[in-house]
Amino acid sequence: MLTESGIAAASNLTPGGLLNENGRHPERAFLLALQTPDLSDIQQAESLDELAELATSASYEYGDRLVQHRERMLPGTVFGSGKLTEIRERIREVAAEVAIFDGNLSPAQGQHLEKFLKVMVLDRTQLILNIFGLNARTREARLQVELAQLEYMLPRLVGMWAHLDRERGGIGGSKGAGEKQIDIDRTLIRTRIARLKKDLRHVASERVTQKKGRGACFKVSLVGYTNAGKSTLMNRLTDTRLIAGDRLFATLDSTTRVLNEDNRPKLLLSDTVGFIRRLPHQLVASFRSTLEVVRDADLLLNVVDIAHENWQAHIETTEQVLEEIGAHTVPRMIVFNKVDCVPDRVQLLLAKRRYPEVVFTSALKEDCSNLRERIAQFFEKSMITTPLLLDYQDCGELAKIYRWSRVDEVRYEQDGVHLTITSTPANLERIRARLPVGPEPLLAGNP
Ligand SMILES: Nc1nc2c(ncn2[C@@H]2O[C@H](COP(=O)(O)OP(=O)(O)OP(=O)(O)O)[C@@H](O)[C@H]2O)c(=O)[nH]1
Ligand SMILES: [Mg+2]
Repeated sequence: MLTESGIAAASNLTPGGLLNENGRHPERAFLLALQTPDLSDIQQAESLDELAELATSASYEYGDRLVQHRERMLPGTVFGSGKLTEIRERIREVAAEVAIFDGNLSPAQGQHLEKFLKVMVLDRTQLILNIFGLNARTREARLQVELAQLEYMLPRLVGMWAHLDRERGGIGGSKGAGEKQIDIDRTLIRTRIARLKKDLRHVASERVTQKKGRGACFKVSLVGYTNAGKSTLMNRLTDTRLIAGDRLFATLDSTTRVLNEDNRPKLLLSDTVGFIRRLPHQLVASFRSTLEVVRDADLLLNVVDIAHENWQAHIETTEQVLEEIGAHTVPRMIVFNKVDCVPDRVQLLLAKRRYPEVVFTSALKEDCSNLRERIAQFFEKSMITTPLLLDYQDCGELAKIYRWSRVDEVRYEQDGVHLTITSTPANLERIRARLPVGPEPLLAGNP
Protein backbone atom coordinates (compact mmCIF):
# COMPACT_ATOMS: atom_id res chain seq x y z
CA MET A 1 0.00 0.00 0.00
CA LEU A 2 1.14 3.54 -0.66
CA THR A 3 1.64 5.97 2.18
CA GLU A 4 1.87 9.69 1.64
CA SER A 5 5.57 9.77 2.48
CA GLY A 6 6.13 6.75 0.27
CA ILE A 7 4.54 8.26 -2.79
CA ALA A 8 7.76 9.83 -4.01
CA ALA A 9 9.53 6.50 -3.88
CA ALA A 10 6.51 4.71 -5.27
CA SER A 11 6.46 6.97 -8.27
CA ASN A 12 9.57 5.11 -9.35
CA LEU A 13 7.61 1.88 -9.13
CA THR A 14 5.32 2.21 -12.08
CA PRO A 15 3.41 -0.92 -13.10
CA GLY A 16 6.29 -2.22 -15.15
CA GLY A 17 8.56 -1.30 -12.23
CA LEU A 18 11.37 1.14 -12.92
CA LEU A 19 13.66 -0.32 -10.28
CA ASN A 20 14.00 -3.94 -9.25
CA GLU A 21 13.31 -5.09 -5.68
CA ASN A 22 16.89 -4.36 -4.60
CA GLY A 23 16.54 -0.79 -5.80
CA ARG A 24 19.15 -1.51 -8.47
CA HIS A 25 18.90 -1.58 -12.22
CA PRO A 26 18.95 -4.90 -13.92
CA GLU A 27 22.05 -5.19 -16.01
CA ARG A 28 21.16 -6.16 -19.53
CA ALA A 29 18.35 -4.82 -21.66
CA PHE A 30 16.68 -6.39 -24.69
CA LEU A 31 15.07 -3.87 -27.05
CA LEU A 32 11.75 -4.59 -28.72
CA ALA A 33 9.96 -2.78 -31.52
CA LEU A 34 6.89 -3.26 -33.58
CA GLN A 35 7.29 -1.69 -36.99
CA THR A 36 4.02 -0.56 -38.53
CA PRO A 37 3.82 0.36 -42.25
CA ASP A 38 3.97 4.12 -41.53
CA LEU A 39 7.60 3.73 -40.42
CA SER A 40 10.46 3.08 -42.86
CA ASP A 41 13.26 0.64 -42.01
CA ILE A 42 15.65 3.57 -41.58
CA GLN A 43 13.30 5.41 -39.25
CA GLN A 44 12.77 2.27 -37.20
CA ALA A 45 16.51 1.64 -36.95
CA GLU A 46 17.11 5.26 -35.90
CA SER A 47 14.45 4.99 -33.27
CA LEU A 48 15.97 1.78 -31.87
CA ASP A 49 19.47 3.29 -31.91
CA GLU A 50 18.09 6.10 -29.83
CA LEU A 51 16.35 3.67 -27.47
CA ALA A 52 19.71 1.95 -27.02
CA GLU A 53 21.30 5.32 -26.14
CA LEU A 54 18.48 5.98 -23.67
CA ALA A 55 18.99 2.55 -22.12
CA THR A 56 22.71 3.22 -21.73
CA SER A 57 21.94 6.59 -20.13
CA ALA A 58 19.75 4.72 -17.63
CA SER A 59 22.76 2.46 -16.85
CA TYR A 60 21.52 -0.58 -18.70
CA GLU A 61 23.81 -2.73 -20.74
CA TYR A 62 22.76 -3.35 -24.31
CA GLY A 63 21.70 -6.96 -24.89
CA ASP A 64 20.13 -7.24 -28.31
CA ARG A 65 17.16 -6.01 -30.31
CA LEU A 66 14.25 -7.45 -32.25
CA VAL A 67 11.79 -5.83 -34.63
CA GLN A 68 8.51 -7.33 -35.77
CA HIS A 69 6.72 -5.99 -38.83
CA ARG A 70 2.95 -5.85 -38.35
CA GLU A 71 -0.01 -3.91 -39.68
CA ARG A 72 -0.73 -2.72 -36.15
CA MET A 73 -0.04 -3.50 -32.52
CA LEU A 74 -2.20 -6.25 -30.99
CA PRO A 75 -4.30 -4.58 -28.29
CA GLY A 76 -3.82 -7.28 -25.66
CA THR A 77 -0.51 -8.97 -26.34
CA VAL A 78 1.32 -6.41 -28.55
CA PHE A 79 3.12 -9.16 -30.54
CA GLY A 80 1.74 -12.36 -32.03
CA SER A 81 2.15 -15.50 -29.91
CA GLY A 82 4.80 -17.08 -32.18
CA LYS A 83 6.88 -13.93 -32.05
CA LEU A 84 6.52 -13.71 -28.29
CA THR A 85 7.95 -17.21 -27.92
CA GLU A 86 10.87 -16.21 -30.15
CA ILE A 87 11.45 -13.06 -28.08
CA ARG A 88 11.44 -15.10 -24.88
CA GLU A 89 14.07 -17.42 -26.34
CA ARG A 90 16.29 -14.56 -27.49
CA ILE A 91 15.99 -12.87 -24.08
CA ARG A 92 17.11 -16.10 -22.45
CA GLU A 93 20.02 -16.51 -24.88
CA VAL A 94 21.48 -13.08 -24.11
CA ALA A 95 20.57 -13.34 -20.41
CA ALA A 96 18.68 -10.04 -20.47
CA GLU A 97 16.84 -9.02 -17.32
CA VAL A 98 14.71 -6.30 -18.77
CA ALA A 99 12.86 -5.81 -22.04
CA ILE A 100 12.36 -2.25 -23.29
CA PHE A 101 9.62 -1.56 -25.79
CA ASP A 102 10.15 1.23 -28.32
CA GLY A 103 6.76 2.86 -27.85
CA ASN A 104 4.10 3.21 -25.24
CA LEU A 105 2.38 0.25 -23.61
CA SER A 106 -0.92 0.18 -21.78
CA PRO A 107 -0.69 -1.25 -18.23
CA ALA A 108 -2.40 -4.45 -19.39
CA GLN A 109 0.02 -4.86 -22.29
CA GLY A 110 3.00 -4.31 -19.98
CA GLN A 111 1.71 -6.90 -17.55
CA HIS A 112 1.02 -9.41 -20.26
CA LEU A 113 4.53 -9.04 -21.67
CA GLU A 114 6.11 -9.34 -18.22
CA LYS A 115 4.16 -12.48 -17.48
CA PHE A 116 5.01 -14.09 -20.76
CA LEU A 117 8.62 -12.99 -21.12
CA LYS A 118 9.41 -13.46 -17.42
CA VAL A 119 11.48 -10.27 -17.26
CA MET A 120 10.74 -6.71 -16.25
CA VAL A 121 9.21 -4.74 -19.11
CA LEU A 122 9.54 -0.98 -19.60
CA ASP A 123 8.15 1.24 -22.29
CA ARG A 124 9.86 4.29 -23.80
CA THR A 125 8.12 6.80 -21.53
CA GLN A 126 9.03 4.86 -18.39
CA LEU A 127 12.63 4.70 -19.50
CA ILE A 128 12.81 8.46 -20.12
CA LEU A 129 11.06 9.21 -16.82
CA ASN A 130 13.58 6.92 -15.17
CA ILE A 131 16.53 8.85 -16.65
CA PHE A 132 14.99 12.15 -15.60
CA GLY A 133 14.59 10.72 -12.08
CA LEU A 134 18.26 9.74 -12.01
CA ASN A 135 19.46 13.14 -13.25
CA ALA A 136 17.20 15.49 -11.27
CA ARG A 137 19.45 17.41 -8.91
CA THR A 138 17.81 20.70 -8.05
CA ARG A 139 14.58 21.03 -6.11
CA GLU A 140 12.66 22.28 -9.13
CA ALA A 141 13.87 19.43 -11.34
CA ARG A 142 12.95 16.88 -8.67
CA LEU A 143 9.46 18.36 -8.28
CA GLN A 144 8.95 18.40 -12.04
CA VAL A 145 10.09 14.82 -12.49
CA GLU A 146 8.00 13.52 -9.60
CA LEU A 147 4.97 15.29 -11.01
CA ALA A 148 5.53 13.70 -14.42
CA GLN A 149 6.01 10.26 -12.87
CA LEU A 150 2.81 10.50 -10.83
CA GLU A 151 0.80 11.80 -13.80
CA TYR A 152 2.05 8.77 -15.72
CA MET A 153 1.21 6.43 -12.86
CA LEU A 154 -2.31 7.67 -12.08
CA PRO A 155 -4.18 6.03 -14.98
CA ARG A 156 -2.14 2.86 -14.47
CA LEU A 157 -3.24 2.16 -10.90
CA VAL A 158 -6.01 -0.13 -12.10
CA GLY A 159 -3.51 -2.63 -13.42
CA MET A 160 -1.35 -2.41 -10.30
CA TRP A 161 -3.91 -3.76 -7.89
CA ALA A 162 -5.91 -6.05 -10.16
CA HIS A 163 -4.30 -9.10 -8.50
CA LEU A 164 -5.98 -8.25 -5.17
CA ASP A 165 -9.40 -8.46 -6.78
CA ARG A 166 -8.49 -11.72 -8.45
CA GLU A 167 -7.24 -13.19 -5.19
CA ARG A 168 -10.09 -12.13 -2.89
CA GLY A 169 -12.86 -11.08 -5.20
CA GLY A 170 -15.52 -8.46 -4.48
CA ILE A 171 -18.59 -9.53 -2.51
CA GLY A 172 -21.92 -8.73 -4.18
CA GLY A 173 -21.97 -5.16 -5.44
CA SER A 174 -19.30 -3.99 -2.99
CA LYS A 175 -15.82 -3.04 -4.08
CA GLY A 176 -13.04 -5.64 -4.05
CA ALA A 177 -9.86 -5.11 -2.03
CA GLY A 178 -7.98 -4.07 -5.16
CA GLU A 179 -10.58 -1.53 -6.12
CA LYS A 180 -10.56 -0.03 -2.61
CA GLN A 181 -6.80 0.12 -2.68
CA ILE A 182 -6.98 1.96 -6.00
CA ASP A 183 -9.35 4.53 -4.49
CA ILE A 184 -6.98 5.13 -1.57
CA ASP A 185 -3.92 5.39 -3.77
CA ARG A 186 -5.66 7.60 -6.29
CA THR A 187 -6.63 10.04 -3.55
CA LEU A 188 -3.09 10.02 -2.14
CA ILE A 189 -1.55 10.58 -5.53
CA ARG A 190 -4.00 13.35 -6.42
CA THR A 191 -3.21 15.08 -3.13
CA ARG A 192 0.51 14.75 -3.81
CA ILE A 193 0.06 16.05 -7.39
CA ALA A 194 -1.82 19.09 -6.10
CA ARG A 195 0.98 19.71 -3.56
CA LEU A 196 3.68 19.35 -6.22
CA LYS A 197 1.88 21.78 -8.51
CA LYS A 198 1.60 24.27 -5.67
CA ASP A 199 5.31 23.93 -4.84
CA LEU A 200 6.18 24.34 -8.50
CA ARG A 201 4.08 27.49 -8.73
CA HIS A 202 6.03 28.81 -5.75
CA VAL A 203 9.36 28.02 -7.45
CA ALA A 204 8.05 29.65 -10.62
CA SER A 205 7.17 32.83 -8.70
CA GLU A 206 10.74 32.92 -7.33
CA ARG A 207 11.88 32.64 -10.92
CA VAL A 208 9.77 35.68 -11.83
CA THR A 209 11.55 37.65 -9.09
CA GLN A 210 14.92 36.52 -10.46
CA LYS A 211 13.80 37.51 -13.93
CA LYS A 212 13.02 41.09 -12.88
CA GLY A 213 15.41 43.42 -14.60
CA ARG A 214 16.08 40.95 -17.38
CA GLY A 215 13.57 42.78 -19.56
CA ALA A 216 16.20 45.27 -20.58
CA CYS A 217 18.61 42.51 -21.66
CA PHE A 218 18.86 40.37 -24.76
CA LYS A 219 17.96 36.80 -23.95
CA VAL A 220 19.51 33.92 -25.84
CA SER A 221 18.54 30.34 -25.11
CA LEU A 222 20.34 27.15 -26.07
CA VAL A 223 17.96 24.49 -27.33
CA GLY A 224 18.40 21.26 -29.19
CA TYR A 225 18.58 17.54 -29.06
CA THR A 226 19.85 15.95 -25.90
CA ASN A 227 23.64 15.41 -25.88
CA ALA A 228 24.22 17.94 -28.69
CA GLY A 229 26.66 19.88 -26.49
CA LYS A 230 24.47 22.71 -25.15
CA SER A 231 25.95 22.73 -21.65
CA THR A 232 29.49 22.46 -23.00
CA LEU A 233 28.77 25.44 -25.24
CA MET A 234 27.27 27.35 -22.31
CA ASN A 235 30.41 26.63 -20.27
CA ARG A 236 32.61 27.79 -23.12
CA LEU A 237 30.66 30.98 -23.83
CA THR A 238 30.11 32.09 -20.25
CA ASP A 239 33.08 30.50 -18.51
CA THR A 240 30.93 28.49 -16.12
CA ARG A 241 31.14 24.86 -15.07
CA LEU A 242 27.75 23.31 -15.60
CA ILE A 243 27.59 19.56 -15.66
CA ALA A 244 28.03 18.22 -19.17
CA GLY A 245 28.14 14.51 -19.73
CA ASP A 246 28.11 11.96 -22.48
CA ARG A 247 24.66 10.71 -21.60
CA LEU A 248 21.16 11.75 -22.52
CA PHE A 249 19.40 14.36 -20.39
CA ALA A 250 22.39 15.42 -18.32
CA THR A 251 20.70 18.82 -17.90
CA LEU A 252 17.19 19.17 -16.53
CA ASP A 253 17.12 22.75 -15.27
CA SER A 254 17.58 26.01 -17.02
CA THR A 255 20.53 28.12 -15.93
CA THR A 256 21.08 31.72 -17.00
CA ARG A 257 24.40 33.54 -17.16
CA VAL A 258 25.67 36.79 -18.64
CA LEU A 259 27.13 36.07 -22.05
CA ASN A 260 29.15 39.20 -22.40
CA GLU A 261 29.65 41.57 -19.47
CA ASP A 262 30.63 44.49 -21.68
CA ASN A 263 27.77 44.23 -24.11
CA ARG A 264 24.97 46.81 -23.80
CA PRO A 265 22.19 45.90 -23.48
CA LYS A 266 23.50 42.88 -21.60
CA LEU A 267 23.35 39.51 -23.32
CA LEU A 268 22.02 36.65 -21.21
CA LEU A 269 22.47 33.01 -22.18
CA SER A 270 20.35 30.14 -20.83
CA ASP A 271 21.00 26.41 -20.95
CA THR A 272 17.96 24.15 -20.97
CA VAL A 273 16.75 20.58 -20.93
CA GLY A 274 17.41 18.64 -24.15
CA PHE A 275 14.72 17.43 -26.50
CA ILE A 276 14.10 13.99 -27.94
CA ARG A 277 11.69 12.33 -30.33
CA ARG A 278 8.32 11.53 -28.75
CA LEU A 279 9.11 13.38 -25.53
CA PRO A 280 6.55 12.07 -23.02
CA HIS A 281 3.80 14.65 -22.81
CA GLN A 282 3.75 14.42 -18.99
CA LEU A 283 7.32 15.70 -19.08
CA VAL A 284 6.56 18.58 -21.41
CA ALA A 285 3.68 19.62 -19.17
CA SER A 286 5.71 19.36 -15.96
CA PHE A 287 8.67 21.22 -17.41
CA ARG A 288 6.57 24.08 -18.70
CA SER A 289 7.98 26.66 -16.32
CA THR A 290 11.56 25.58 -17.09
CA LEU A 291 10.78 25.81 -20.76
CA GLU A 292 9.37 29.31 -20.28
CA VAL A 293 12.91 30.58 -20.63
CA VAL A 294 12.82 29.24 -24.21
CA ARG A 295 9.54 30.98 -25.02
CA ASP A 296 10.80 34.21 -23.47
CA ALA A 297 14.03 34.29 -25.45
CA ASP A 298 14.83 36.83 -28.17
CA LEU A 299 16.98 34.28 -29.97
CA LEU A 300 17.24 30.51 -29.84
CA LEU A 301 20.46 28.72 -30.70
CA ASN A 302 19.53 25.28 -32.00
CA VAL A 303 22.64 23.29 -31.15
CA VAL A 304 23.11 20.33 -33.47
CA ASP A 305 25.65 17.53 -33.12
CA ILE A 306 26.88 17.48 -36.72
CA ALA A 307 28.89 14.32 -36.04
CA HIS A 308 25.71 12.38 -35.21
CA GLU A 309 24.43 10.39 -38.16
CA ASN A 310 20.85 11.47 -37.49
CA TRP A 311 21.49 15.18 -37.12
CA GLN A 312 18.88 16.11 -39.71
CA ALA A 313 16.17 14.24 -37.82
CA HIS A 314 17.38 15.96 -34.64
CA ILE A 315 16.77 19.39 -36.18
CA GLU A 316 13.24 18.35 -37.15
CA THR A 317 12.49 17.01 -33.68
CA THR A 318 13.69 20.21 -32.06
CA GLU A 319 11.44 22.21 -34.38
CA GLN A 320 8.48 20.00 -33.43
CA VAL A 321 9.09 20.36 -29.69
CA LEU A 322 9.48 24.14 -30.07
CA GLU A 323 6.11 24.20 -31.78
CA GLU A 324 4.62 22.06 -29.02
CA ILE A 325 5.78 24.42 -26.28
CA GLY A 326 4.71 27.52 -28.22
CA ALA A 327 8.22 28.81 -28.94
CA HIS A 328 8.18 28.44 -32.72
CA THR A 329 7.86 32.19 -33.31
CA VAL A 330 11.15 33.00 -31.58
CA PRO A 331 13.91 33.63 -34.15
CA ARG A 332 16.49 30.88 -34.21
CA MET A 333 19.94 30.19 -35.46
CA ILE A 334 21.38 26.74 -36.09
CA VAL A 335 24.79 25.97 -34.61
CA PHE A 336 26.60 22.89 -35.89
CA ASN A 337 28.64 21.64 -32.96
CA LYS A 338 31.27 18.88 -32.55
CA VAL A 339 32.98 19.64 -35.87
CA ASP A 340 36.10 18.06 -34.36
CA CYS A 341 34.26 14.71 -34.33
CA VAL A 342 33.35 14.64 -38.01
CA PRO A 343 35.72 11.98 -39.35
CA ASP A 344 35.44 12.99 -42.99
CA ARG A 345 36.89 16.45 -43.66
CA VAL A 346 35.39 16.47 -47.18
CA GLN A 347 31.95 15.89 -45.74
CA LEU A 348 32.50 18.83 -43.42
CA LEU A 349 33.58 21.09 -46.28
CA LEU A 350 30.51 20.08 -48.28
CA ALA A 351 28.27 20.82 -45.31
CA LYS A 352 29.88 24.25 -44.89
CA ARG A 353 29.26 25.01 -48.55
CA ARG A 354 25.67 23.78 -48.32
CA TYR A 355 24.91 25.78 -45.17
CA PRO A 356 26.88 29.01 -45.57
CA GLU A 357 24.69 30.78 -43.00
CA VAL A 358 25.25 28.27 -40.22
CA VAL A 359 27.94 28.60 -37.54
CA PHE A 360 30.21 25.54 -37.38
CA THR A 361 32.05 25.11 -34.11
CA SER A 362 33.42 22.80 -31.47
CA ALA A 363 32.40 23.73 -27.94
CA LEU A 364 35.11 21.42 -26.68
CA LYS A 365 38.04 22.39 -28.90
CA GLU A 366 37.42 25.97 -30.06
CA ASP A 367 36.88 29.32 -28.38
CA CYS A 368 33.59 29.78 -30.32
CA SER A 369 34.39 33.41 -31.11
CA ASN A 370 32.63 33.01 -34.48
CA LEU A 371 29.42 32.20 -32.62
CA ARG A 372 29.83 35.16 -30.28
CA GLU A 373 30.21 37.44 -33.29
CA ARG A 374 27.14 36.03 -34.98
CA ILE A 375 25.03 36.54 -31.87
CA ALA A 376 26.24 40.13 -31.58
CA GLN A 377 25.49 40.72 -35.29
CA PHE A 378 21.98 39.34 -34.89
CA PHE A 379 21.14 41.81 -32.14
CA GLU A 380 22.93 44.67 -33.79
CA LYS A 381 20.31 44.48 -36.55
CA SER A 382 17.47 45.09 -34.10
CA MET A 383 19.13 48.12 -32.51
CA ILE A 384 18.63 51.75 -33.30
CA THR A 385 21.22 54.52 -33.00
CA THR A 386 19.94 57.86 -31.91
CA PRO A 387 21.25 61.22 -30.65
CA LEU A 388 20.18 62.33 -27.19
CA LEU A 389 20.59 65.68 -25.49
CA LEU A 390 20.62 65.35 -21.73
CA ASP A 391 20.08 68.36 -19.56
CA TYR A 392 22.72 68.63 -16.81
CA GLN A 393 20.00 68.37 -14.18
CA ASP A 394 19.08 64.92 -15.57
CA CYS A 395 22.61 63.54 -15.31
CA GLY A 396 21.42 61.17 -12.58
CA GLU A 397 19.93 59.13 -15.43
CA LEU A 398 23.33 58.49 -16.99
CA ALA A 399 23.87 55.26 -15.02
CA LYS A 400 20.63 53.82 -16.42
CA ILE A 401 21.47 55.03 -19.91
CA TYR A 402 24.81 53.23 -19.71
CA ARG A 403 23.13 50.08 -18.49
CA TRP A 404 20.38 49.97 -21.08
CA SER A 405 22.22 51.17 -24.11
CA ARG A 406 25.60 51.36 -25.73
CA VAL A 407 26.94 54.89 -25.55
CA ASP A 408 28.80 55.51 -28.81
CA GLU A 409 29.67 59.14 -28.19
CA VAL A 410 29.54 61.70 -25.31
CA ARG A 411 30.17 65.46 -25.61
CA TYR A 412 29.76 67.84 -22.72
CA GLU A 413 28.56 71.18 -24.16
CA GLN A 414 26.97 74.31 -22.76
CA ASP A 415 23.40 73.22 -23.39
CA GLY A 416 23.88 69.74 -21.87
CA VAL A 417 25.40 66.33 -22.54
CA HIS A 418 25.24 65.29 -26.19
CA LEU A 419 25.09 61.53 -26.48
CA THR A 420 24.83 59.08 -29.33
CA ILE A 421 23.31 55.87 -28.01
CA THR A 422 22.41 52.53 -29.54
CA SER A 423 19.87 50.11 -28.12
CA THR A 424 16.64 48.26 -28.77
CA PRO A 425 13.51 50.28 -29.44
CA ALA A 426 12.11 48.99 -26.12
CA ASN A 427 15.13 50.16 -24.14
CA LEU A 428 15.19 53.55 -25.90
CA GLU A 429 11.57 53.90 -24.95
CA ARG A 430 12.48 53.05 -21.34
CA ILE A 431 15.11 55.79 -21.35
CA ARG A 432 12.76 58.27 -22.96
CA ALA A 433 10.10 57.57 -20.33
CA ARG A 434 12.52 58.58 -17.57
CA LEU A 435 13.37 61.94 -19.11
CA PRO A 436 11.24 65.08 -19.32
CA VAL A 437 9.86 64.90 -22.83
CA GLY A 438 11.72 67.34 -25.01
CA PRO A 439 10.69 68.67 -28.41
CA GLU A 440 12.81 66.01 -30.13
CA PRO A 441 11.39 62.51 -30.04
CA LEU A 442 14.16 60.17 -28.95
CA LEU A 443 13.46 57.54 -31.57
CA ALA A 444 14.84 59.58 -34.39
CA GLY A 445 16.07 56.45 -36.15
CA ASN A 446 19.52 55.78 -37.50
CA PRO A 447 21.27 59.01 -38.48
N1 LIG B 1 34.27 16.04 -29.28
C1 LIG B 1 33.38 16.91 -28.84
N2 LIG B 1 32.57 16.57 -27.81
C2 LIG B 1 31.69 17.48 -27.39
C3 LIG B 1 31.56 18.77 -27.99
N3 LIG B 1 30.58 19.44 -27.34
C4 LIG B 1 30.13 18.60 -26.38
N4 LIG B 1 30.79 17.43 -26.40
C5 LIG B 1 30.58 16.26 -25.53
O1 LIG B 1 29.26 15.78 -25.76
C6 LIG B 1 28.70 15.28 -24.53
C7 LIG B 1 27.39 15.96 -24.27
O2 LIG B 1 27.63 17.32 -23.98
P1 LIG B 1 26.63 18.20 -23.13
O3 LIG B 1 27.15 19.58 -23.16
O4 LIG B 1 26.32 17.58 -21.83
O5 LIG B 1 25.33 18.09 -24.05
P2 LIG B 1 23.88 18.69 -23.78
O6 LIG B 1 23.33 19.14 -25.08
O7 LIG B 1 23.96 19.71 -22.70
O8 LIG B 1 23.11 17.39 -23.28
P3 LIG B 1 21.79 17.26 -22.35
O9 LIG B 1 21.95 18.17 -21.19
O10 LIG B 1 21.84 15.84 -21.97
O11 LIG B 1 20.64 17.60 -23.21
C8 LIG B 1 29.77 15.53 -23.45
O12 LIG B 1 30.49 14.34 -23.28
C9 LIG B 1 30.64 16.63 -24.06
O13 LIG B 1 31.96 16.57 -23.60
C10 LIG B 1 32.42 19.09 -29.09
O14 LIG B 1 32.38 20.16 -29.69
N5 LIG B 1 33.30 18.11 -29.46
MG1 LIG C 1 23.08 19.80 -20.91
